[in-house]
Amino acid sequence: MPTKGNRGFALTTPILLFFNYSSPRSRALSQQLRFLEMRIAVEGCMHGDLDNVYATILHLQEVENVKIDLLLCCGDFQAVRNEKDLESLHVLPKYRNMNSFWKYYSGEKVAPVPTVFIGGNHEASNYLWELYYGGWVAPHIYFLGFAGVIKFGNIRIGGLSGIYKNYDYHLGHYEKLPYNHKDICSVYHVREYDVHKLMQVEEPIDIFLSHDWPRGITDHGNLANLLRQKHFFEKEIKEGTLGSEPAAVLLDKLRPSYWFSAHLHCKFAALVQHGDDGPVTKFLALDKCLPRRKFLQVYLPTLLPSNYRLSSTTNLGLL
Ligand SMILES: [Mn+2]
Repeated sequence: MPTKGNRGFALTTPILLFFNYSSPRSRALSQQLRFLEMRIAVEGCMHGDLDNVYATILHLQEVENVKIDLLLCCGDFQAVRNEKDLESLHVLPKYRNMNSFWKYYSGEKVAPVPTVFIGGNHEASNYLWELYYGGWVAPHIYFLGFAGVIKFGNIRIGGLSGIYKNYDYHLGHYEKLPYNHKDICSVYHVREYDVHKLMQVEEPIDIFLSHDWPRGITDHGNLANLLRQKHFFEKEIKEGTLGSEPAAVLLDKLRPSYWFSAHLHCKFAALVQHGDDGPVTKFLALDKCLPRRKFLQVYLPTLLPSNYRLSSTTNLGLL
């Protein structure tokens, strides 16, 4: 049954999630001795609304008597520290407001749960560019970088920031501050350089985040139901242009256990079987944080080591 969240937000039904490790059985057994339960919340687009997302998580913890250990956000985070940052945010003037990230940056508030996010197409791009390889944007809030992999406890989380536009894909990161209007639009476009780095990853990835959906993912879920909600996707789906082409290539290469996306502002689930007898990727896209929208999914319990902390980043050069 759906659970009513704080302020009328609709939470989707918690489901069970267990990670499948392909490591040798002996290693798995020794790991299990150190494992504890872990609960992961996944959110679609943040749009700077940290206050409401965290309030929803705190409410959920209270009514369900659980503790959420990690929040993943799939982009459009809007880590706006001050009014100057708004000049690098690609949104219509009427949407240019500070929202609530600045409170967590300034120390007025502290994120109640460790938060990991990727970038989307509405970001304080000047700030994210400072953390190209990933880094803490505020206490307990970690940006995964333009392309990155981190280890949170025993879970390897990869991510690709931005959205795909074929006309900028083969360019470098040429944008320089202060961004002109064209720079503001292109700075968040996915570049081949970053995808190429992720394509070199050989160790298993448990969770991967991309802002736009991997192209073709709609073939692996309930398409009719999706089109009932978003009939205007039909043309792009038929033409094979909906979503990110490089994300689809990465999905095929990395074959993570879970892949989470956002951007299209609806919930959509899919199962991708890799090869005839290969692993399965569970895909889930979520909405943005608005009342009665499916923007949050909680997975529990997950087996993880007891010392789970966002201990270190693994820059791609060190993988
Ligand atoms: Mn978006």
